[in-house]
Amino acid sequence: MKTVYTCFCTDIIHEGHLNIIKKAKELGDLIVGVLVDDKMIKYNRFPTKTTDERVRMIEKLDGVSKVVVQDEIMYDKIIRNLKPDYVIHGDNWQDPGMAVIRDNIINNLSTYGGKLVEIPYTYNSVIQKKDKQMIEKLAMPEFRRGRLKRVMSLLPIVKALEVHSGLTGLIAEKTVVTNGGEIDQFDAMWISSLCDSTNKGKPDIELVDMTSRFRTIEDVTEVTTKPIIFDGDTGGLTEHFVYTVRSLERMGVSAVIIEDKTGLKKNSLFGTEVEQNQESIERFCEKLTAGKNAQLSDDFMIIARIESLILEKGMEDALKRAFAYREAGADGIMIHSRRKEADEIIEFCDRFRLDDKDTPIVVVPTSFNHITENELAEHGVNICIYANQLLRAAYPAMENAAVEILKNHRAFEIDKKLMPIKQVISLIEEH
Ligand code: SPV
Ligand code: MG
Repeated sequence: MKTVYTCFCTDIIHEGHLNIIKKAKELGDLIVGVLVDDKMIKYNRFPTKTTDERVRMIEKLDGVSKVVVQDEIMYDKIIRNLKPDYVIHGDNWQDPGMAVIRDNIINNLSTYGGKLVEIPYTYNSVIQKKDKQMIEKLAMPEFRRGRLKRVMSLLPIVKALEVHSGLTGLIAEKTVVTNGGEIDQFDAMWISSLCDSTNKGKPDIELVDMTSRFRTIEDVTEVTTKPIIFDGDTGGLTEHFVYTVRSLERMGVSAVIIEDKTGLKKNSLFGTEVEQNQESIERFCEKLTAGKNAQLSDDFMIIARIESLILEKGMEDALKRAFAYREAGADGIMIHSRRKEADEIIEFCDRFRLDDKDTPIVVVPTSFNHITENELAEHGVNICIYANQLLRAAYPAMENAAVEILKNHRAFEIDKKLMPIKQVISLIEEH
């Protein structure tokens, strides 16, 4: 009896999967692989069922003789172990990253004469509807909110990308790269006060009010499913912060980060070039505790951001605050620096981790941008936020388009640098 292998990366079984099973049975004994949770996040979207639940779901299907867990997106290990005569797969290779997977399967099978069998991918209106329902479910506040914690438990480091609109949200949601045979995408989104304000033509001084900031969150949540970390600036008055916490929870935001400044807050990257004051430890702890007491869901996180290094108050002050904020109930610590080298961030992380192995650490490597995600993870960092790169990429491109039109008295010269209008109008899927 020949053996046939296929990998299912799905939460639901539909006609398409049953079709694969039917075709596979004609070829031999079918072994189905279930792609493990942490790889599902990279390959496709967040699974609504755990690996174990998905294994049990597939074990119940007629025509499946064995279910195994596939713990890599690429097929090297699984093909080496199972040596199937055939791998069967739908012909949906045009999806991002799929061409690399196809090459990988063919290369592995060719080492012993195995064959890839491709069958027409089934995508009818019923399947399309189920697919959309899954995405809708993932976007719902109660499902989205807890996802940051879940992603943190699955990945060595979570990568969050700055978003300030529906369009940038779509970029964070959908950008997938295949790099060195690996597939990768962002795990979360950061709604930056700097970029949200700048996008509205306003300075980053808590001038854009919460109602307007919430509007940005809604623009993003309407078109995405990934978890959201919200930049809450100073959190404002404690009496106001407790309301903000509830609103954010209701919107499905996973975490708010508030910084220990008081009075007129300026952007941290100004450092000591402008007047900025740090809040007392006691008062900031009170704000954190009030926020935690106001929180109703279990999965929302309040992360305390320490500005001691930004304001040149020293490492000892930063560490003292970190432990005090943790005791006050903070679910995580963000440590910020505007040095070009990551040395003070690394020192902080290493020293904090001597005492505390668990409390999540968040960093924003805007100025110390040489350090890689892996290096940060080795020093105990859990979340790495790319806080402003999309806005900084867009502004010079837009300004250049304006300059070129003015200089040439027509749009011909700039046109080759622009996205074709046909692509713009098909960029957004209609539902
Ligand atoms: C933001 O993105 O608004 C931040 C990070 O708070 S920073 O600009 O580096 O202060
Ligand atoms: Mg900010």
